[in-house]
Amino acid sequence: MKTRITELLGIEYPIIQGGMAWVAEHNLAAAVSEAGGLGLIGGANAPGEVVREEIRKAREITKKPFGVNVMLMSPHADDVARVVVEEGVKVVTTGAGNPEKYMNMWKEAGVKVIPVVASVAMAKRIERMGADAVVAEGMESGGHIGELTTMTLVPQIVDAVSIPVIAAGGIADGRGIAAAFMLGAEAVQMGTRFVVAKESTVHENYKQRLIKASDIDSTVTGRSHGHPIRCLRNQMTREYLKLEKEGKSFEELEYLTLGALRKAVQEGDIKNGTVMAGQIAGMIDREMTCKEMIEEMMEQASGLLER
Ligand code: TUI
Repeated sequence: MKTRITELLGIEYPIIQGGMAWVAEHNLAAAVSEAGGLGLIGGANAPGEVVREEIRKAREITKKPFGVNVMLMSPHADDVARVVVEEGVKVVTTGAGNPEKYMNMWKEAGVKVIPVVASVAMAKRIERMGADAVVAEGMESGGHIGELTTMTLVPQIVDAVSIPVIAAGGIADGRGIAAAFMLGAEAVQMGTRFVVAKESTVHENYKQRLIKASDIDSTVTGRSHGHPIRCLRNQMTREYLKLEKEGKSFEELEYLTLGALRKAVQEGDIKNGTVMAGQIAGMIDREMTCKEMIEEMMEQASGLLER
């Protein structure tokens, strides 16, 4: 399945791993790249030097290309943006904002830039800025989300831009990949499925919670203050949604979730922590290696697309 994305990135399969905060560290990114997809290290809120170390550790495990996701709301985004250039990273994805101020620096350094967007307007803007491709991310995704679904967003972005489109949100098997291709995408980005990869170092409690999740187990916090986050329902989301209904301020609510993602991912506190996951979690039922997942999904997708 050669597409403009597999050519652009020099990868075997049109599968990109999401740059998930706290989850997408060097072991997972290297495993996805080794399996023929594109692994990403998630910069999240980490300082530049931490990301630099992650890049170097990934290079010790794989010679294949991998990328870095720059989370634009991070206070360290400027540093991470510079570190990726200094370390010679070939691909950058961005999330949760407008990457305009880094575009010239990245383009001059020959970095391929693939912003994640949640609207047609933003897709058009980043194409004008010189982006190489775009990830169209639907609200089925885990973490920070937009308003539209993958089914509606992907074809509208495909029609609006000439650069290749990568579909994300709600994709976790070969059927999802085939469907995304039918909508005009030339690759997919998947997060939730890779959280339970054998090579993923997230806490076992987090993996098991995701494996046990049903179709209706995710909810969205933060809509009232414009920072919607999809995660699995627990004590934290119940408390958060209650306070949101009472009209509590962004600052008061932030206090509740300070460090909550790390608490869930590293300490396994899935009651009080933030268990970010997409709506497709209900379909994910076991841990597999990245290679097993990717090969199984590609076989299923190719079979469907040949039909
Ligand atoms: O970025 C994501 N997903 C994320 S980032 C994240 S870390 C975090 N943790 C706590 C609070 C906030 C963030 C967890 N999940 N996905 C990519 C994505 N980007 N989805 C939506 C967007 C987006 C939204 C608005 C992209 C551009 C945009 O533009 C706004 C503007 O500046 O016009």
